[in-house]
Amino acid sequence: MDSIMKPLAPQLRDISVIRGQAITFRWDANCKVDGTWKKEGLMLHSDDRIIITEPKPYLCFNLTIHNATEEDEGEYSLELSNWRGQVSGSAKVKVLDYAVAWRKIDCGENDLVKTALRKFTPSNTETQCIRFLIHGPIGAGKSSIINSIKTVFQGRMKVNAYAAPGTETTQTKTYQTYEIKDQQGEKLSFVFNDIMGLESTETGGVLIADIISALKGHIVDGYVFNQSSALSEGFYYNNNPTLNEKVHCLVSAMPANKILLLDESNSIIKKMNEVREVAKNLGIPHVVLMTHVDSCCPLVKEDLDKIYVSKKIKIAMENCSIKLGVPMNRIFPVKNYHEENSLDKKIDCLILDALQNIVDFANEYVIKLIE
Ligand SMILES: Nc1nc2c(ncn2[C@@H]2O[C@H](COP(=O)(O)OP(=O)(O)OP(=O)(O)O)[C@@H](O)[C@H]2O)c(=O)[nH]1
Ligand SMILES: [Mg+2]
Repeated sequence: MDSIMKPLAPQLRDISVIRGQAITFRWDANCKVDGTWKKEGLMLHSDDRIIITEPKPYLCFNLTIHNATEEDEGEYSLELSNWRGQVSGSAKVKVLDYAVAWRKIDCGENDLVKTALRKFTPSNTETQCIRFLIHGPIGAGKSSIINSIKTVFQGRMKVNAYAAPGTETTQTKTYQTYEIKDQQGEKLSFVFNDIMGLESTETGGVLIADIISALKGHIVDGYVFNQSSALSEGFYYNNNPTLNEKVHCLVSAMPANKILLLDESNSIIKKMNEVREVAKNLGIPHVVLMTHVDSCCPLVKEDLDKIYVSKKIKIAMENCSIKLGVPMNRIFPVKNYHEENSLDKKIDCLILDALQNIVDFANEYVIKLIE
């Protein structure tokens, strides 16, 4: 090999390693050359964990980082130089929590799931559609979930349910049913009821009694919530709701980043558990849609595909399970359409997976009512 050749630019490959494993880069140069390993532009030096092998005879460049942690993520580069010139190559390192996803989802099945949901009709003829009630803390993304589901089925951005940037007080003030239509304008056989958000103060936000009335089908569309007194009579109070007007599945929206900060004594958790007990006694299934997954985990923010290899997401889901009393298999992480201006099959995939499951749970409930 000619020692006076110009070095070839190193071709380093992006790598993903599991936390605790070793990160290894190797490049065999084509000529005698000096090399420097850098991370994010800063020169790396050998220490207890980082092993940079001195290239002898200036040809083989190795970098090994033992016991990888999140801090080791980033862009690594190898800069080579001799008197004929300077070249460099770089690659990205990702540090994953799990080697394989602990729950499987497949974007390739989006169309199949969408078709099945479009064709779905409730197995109990007493109800024309399955009704979901979405409740949860203010700003949890309740209205955004409805908008996201509309977006998935209509194939374009929908913002019917009023979703607003994070504020201290609830943005949804009126009880409203939202139908879901497909691209041809055909109604699907499930609807979502959007409700005012829960606040951590004793007096602010939606009242538990109103959530329970909504669950039982007593509240009529258009009711403007009164935070100081629960609805119990009048134009917006339906005394004798039909099965079609009652809720068939309670959906708790909970932000992944928020559940970690709320302990069991927090009044939002207490209020949500009171509602859960009522749903349980009525036999109504209860699920959690865990929102804001992008705010909870940088890995997931960058690539939604990593949702089930992220430990942060698993921990947030386990927190939802313990604090909200819902088994893990009834908790679905979702990312809402909130800043995107085009469709994304990975966002759709999580929403469709959640939807397929919650429609099944709700349908099982309405079937039981005729058995
Ligand atoms: N990063 C991120 N932001 C989200 C997500 N879902 C909703 N948001 C944002 O969070 C804010 C609140 O969302 P909403 O859908 O209005 O929440 P809500 O639960 O309906 O709130 P209230 O009606 O006020 O109780 C909005 O700025 C949304 O764009 C999500 O999954 N990720
Ligand atoms: Mg809302």
